[in-house]
Amino acid sequence: MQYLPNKAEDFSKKPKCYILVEFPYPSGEGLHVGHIRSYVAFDILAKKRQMEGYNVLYPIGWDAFGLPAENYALKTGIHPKITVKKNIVNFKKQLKSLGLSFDWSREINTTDPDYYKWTQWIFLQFFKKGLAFQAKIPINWCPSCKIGLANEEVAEGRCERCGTPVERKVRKQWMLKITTYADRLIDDLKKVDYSEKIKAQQINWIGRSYGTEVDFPLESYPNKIQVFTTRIDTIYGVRAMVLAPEHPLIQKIVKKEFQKKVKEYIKKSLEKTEFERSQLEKERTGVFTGSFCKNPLNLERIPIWVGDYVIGAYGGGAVMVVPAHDKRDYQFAKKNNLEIREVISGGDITKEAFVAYGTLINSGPFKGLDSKTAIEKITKHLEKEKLGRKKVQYKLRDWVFSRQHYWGEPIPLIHCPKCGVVPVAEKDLPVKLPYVKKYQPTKTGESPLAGISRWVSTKCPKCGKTARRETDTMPNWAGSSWYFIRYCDPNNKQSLASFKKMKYWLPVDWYNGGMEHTTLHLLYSRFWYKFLFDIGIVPQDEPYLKRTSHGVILGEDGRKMSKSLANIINPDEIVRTYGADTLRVYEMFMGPFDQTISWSNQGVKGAFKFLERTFQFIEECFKNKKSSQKAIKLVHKLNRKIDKDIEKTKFNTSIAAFMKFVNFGLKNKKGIGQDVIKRFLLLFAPFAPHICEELWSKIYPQKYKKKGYSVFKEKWPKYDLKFIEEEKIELIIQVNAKFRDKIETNSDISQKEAENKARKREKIKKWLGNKKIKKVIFVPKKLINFVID
Ligand code: ANZ
Ligand code: ZN
Repeated sequence: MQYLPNKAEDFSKKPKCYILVEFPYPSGEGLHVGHIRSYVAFDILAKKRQMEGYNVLYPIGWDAFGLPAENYALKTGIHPKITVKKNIVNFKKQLKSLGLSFDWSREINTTDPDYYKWTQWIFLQFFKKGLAFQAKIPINWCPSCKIGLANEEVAEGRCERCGTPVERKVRKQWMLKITTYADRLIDDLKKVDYSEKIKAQQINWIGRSYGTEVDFPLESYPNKIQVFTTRIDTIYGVRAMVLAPEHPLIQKIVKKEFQKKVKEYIKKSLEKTEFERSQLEKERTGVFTGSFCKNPLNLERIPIWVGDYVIGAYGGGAVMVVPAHDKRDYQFAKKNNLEIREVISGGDITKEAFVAYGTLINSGPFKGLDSKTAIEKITKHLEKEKLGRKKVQYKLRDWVFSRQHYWGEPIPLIHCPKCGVVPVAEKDLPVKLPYVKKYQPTKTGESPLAGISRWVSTKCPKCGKTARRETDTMPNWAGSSWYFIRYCDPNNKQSLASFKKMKYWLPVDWYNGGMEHTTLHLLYSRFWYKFLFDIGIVPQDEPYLKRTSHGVILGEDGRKMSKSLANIINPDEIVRTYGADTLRVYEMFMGPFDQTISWSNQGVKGAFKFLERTFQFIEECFKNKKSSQKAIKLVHKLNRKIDKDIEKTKFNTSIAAFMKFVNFGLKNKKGIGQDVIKRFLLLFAPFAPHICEELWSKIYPQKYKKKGYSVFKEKWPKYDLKFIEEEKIELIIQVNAKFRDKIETNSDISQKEAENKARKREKIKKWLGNKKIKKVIFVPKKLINFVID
């Protein structure tokens, strides 16, 4: 049976529901069964919402910029545009075979100039507001891909794409000032319904800490060292100051006899990546500089060291070392024979660092205070003496937005020798990607675009003189940072989307995607949306009301699916052999939706058999006129379960409930009539649309005479509590076989539940006292008896 896709209707009077799934990268391998897990799950929700009377928007498109197409072009000389086009045709065919209700009239493609025109336009708005800027920064550099990588593209110190160890290289890059939004990106999580885990990921990535910045004056120079600490209450225990190898003061303060050692040490540590340096959990190394600074509170002399566990770009790039109360500092002190001085009581510092809050000792006028109060008082005191201040520190860095690649959106800027950096006029957007012959990045690390002098050479929009185009392109994250906005109005030529349509559809009601995207993609797209809100382009400041994620599907061997392991599952074959509904039902049944799970071909067969049995059961029963009371009760219970499970993304337990019902039905065919069958089919239709549509058409052939009719035009069934509510009984509670109390409960209460309930009763508590219970006798539906001495 042909399944009719759902078309979303702008401004319909029905309540709207915008359901979003992450759009795929159209790779040469075709659709992954992992994509299908998310798309089918939210198709079930979309179909349910449609039946509930919502105007549903469930769109799809292509996130088609990216390295694989470019690498393929490098190998074969085939232009990425051609590869992408071909792959999309395949993906589309595959998706269409699955009975998904995507609104294909809203299909978008990030590599379409009509789309990336607006990606470029958004970049220009950032530029005009001063939130896009160029900086010379040490970046993660992959010497093999010859490309700058964002931190998130580096996995364990290696390039995420090719596995080469990443180096550090100073390069001029375009940056987006996401740090301006750090506080709002945390605080506005209050407004949305994300799981605690996803919220924590956002919060931890931003890494906000509240603390104190203190100035330690140098002994023989006028400068001071600024340090950030979250534990100013421990300042009387400082035994050393450690500077990051990049710290600008080092050159100035190293004493002569220490210079050689320090120089060597710095050279070695700068060769390490930031990842390696932060991984030095066990070994905290360092060298003494020969210089001292002063503890601003008690004026003690503090030796200054250089150590590469201190991160140059965090806080002031310096750490006050408190061996007694910080684990890392404890090791550092042990290794370098520093005194371990206890200033917070409560632990045993001869054994290990005591890191918890406690009471201050050996702390001058602050002794006796608890840590929390001390933090406040010491900070106040430092502020008064102008020796320090309250400070909020973030781990989040600005976003490196330049890539030296071909297959991305050109950054729409022009470098003019006279006027500097000039934005391309909005009317001249899009800056289209020119055709190239060689896709290899240049030896200098510039993008392949730099080699096309005809394209690079242009006129300055301001003064008209010869100028150069920017040749960096945008990262893969760009197009996906705002795609959900474009679905509201995908063909708009005047703006990224009409405000009226955005106001109707946005925010997204429910967004689902991979676990790997709940940190950065989510953060980036929230950042873009907030910025667009601030400049009056979009109607709210949070894009997604709710976000969930699905688990990864591994190969049958429990390993990540990959060509080299030959464990990739081809969905086409399954659809061909068993039908799309089998694939849908199997993927929903395979395990809890948010968990990683291995594929099982046996499981696919099981799903197929279940569907066969379902078909048989319905065909045999739907002519029966009457249903038994038991069947009616069970189908209403099923109704309630499916209703609730779908809302909680518990698709696996939904399928289990359908299976249980079908088993019951096959054993009690006589008791199953049309009313029960119809309810069952309506509930099951979102899961197995093809089969249910066909069975529905057997029951109601006349309805299908009307064009455009489908089972999804029917209303989602409502369960009736009167069939579900449990039979209530009075359960007698006895102590030593004497009546002591009674409670009203469900008739199917278990012994354990009954025991718990009974023991909470005041009367029973009195009778039982502290006496030992020797035995509990439970007679279902009648009584529970506690036997005591
Ligand atoms: C002294 C101290 C005593 C600290 C103590 C902790 C415990 P978060 O929460 O991550 O912000 N720190 C400061 N700047 C650093 C840098 N550039 N590289 C490495 N470590 C740095 O951590 C703040 C704490 O991390 C600061 O508080 C500092 O150590 C260290 F008993 O200062 B603390
Ligand atoms: Zn100019």
